[in-house]
Amino acid sequence: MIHLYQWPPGRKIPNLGPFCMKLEAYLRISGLEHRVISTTSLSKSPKKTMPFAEIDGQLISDSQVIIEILEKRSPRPMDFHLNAEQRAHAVAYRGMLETHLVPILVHFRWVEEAGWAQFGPRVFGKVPALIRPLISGHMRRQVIKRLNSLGVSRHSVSELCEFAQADISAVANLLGTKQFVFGSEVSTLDLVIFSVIGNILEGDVDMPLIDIVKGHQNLVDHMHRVLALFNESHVKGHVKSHSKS
Ligand SMILES: N[C@@H](CCC(=O)N[C@@H](CS)C(=O)NCC(=O)O)C(=O)O
Repeated sequence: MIHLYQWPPGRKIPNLGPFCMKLEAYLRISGLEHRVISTTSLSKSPKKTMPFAEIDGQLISDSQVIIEILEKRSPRPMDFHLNAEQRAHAVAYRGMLETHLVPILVHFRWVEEAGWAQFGPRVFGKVPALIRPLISGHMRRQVIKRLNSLGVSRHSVSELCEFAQADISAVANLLGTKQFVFGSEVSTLDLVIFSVIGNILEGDVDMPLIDIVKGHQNLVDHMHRVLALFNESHVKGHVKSHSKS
């Protein structure tokens, strides 16, 4: 049995953490029996990041590390059908989305005042009112510091939108008119795209990235297609969940 530890679920999308959403989608769509534990505590996570999982009694952090372990031990991995060139594209596009576009998304949620006014209450709404400003303020300062040191938050909003536009158009062009990014079968790169595009479109924070994504109807359709797959997999009954903070 696999135990998946992740942030509590989102309202319109499975999770407001793109890495959590990717991993949960992988477990469900692969049909792997697992239990979801909703938590906000990183104390058990070996790398102090979310998500993390317990597999055969071993705690492992990082969505990609976990997916690769599960792909290796599966008789029919999700990326089984990819050739070497497609695998190379998957590595490059995942890097672009997770290490370039996600920090821009995080900037619009945590750094921009308008985004924070919507995102802060969504994420910290359940923290007792007395300590809420203390906790949320501390975490926000940490995120701002990290995004400044990466250089992301030193760009203007219009520069960030240009960077995002380039990334999003690249993914839209790769997808084209196909059902999934490499044809008619889902791959792990589809789950990366789903988790990032889904968090932009339905993450409950107004931001300029939404209109950029909406300019590519194929990406919007792809998001709904993978979400349907995610929800159908739930019906198969592989998933049980309970909360823990
Ligand atoms: N490469 C990691 C990234 C995970 C990640 O950045 N998670 C964020 C939340 S979505 C996190 O845990 N942040 C904790 C922190 O910044 O202290 C993965 O794929 O799991």
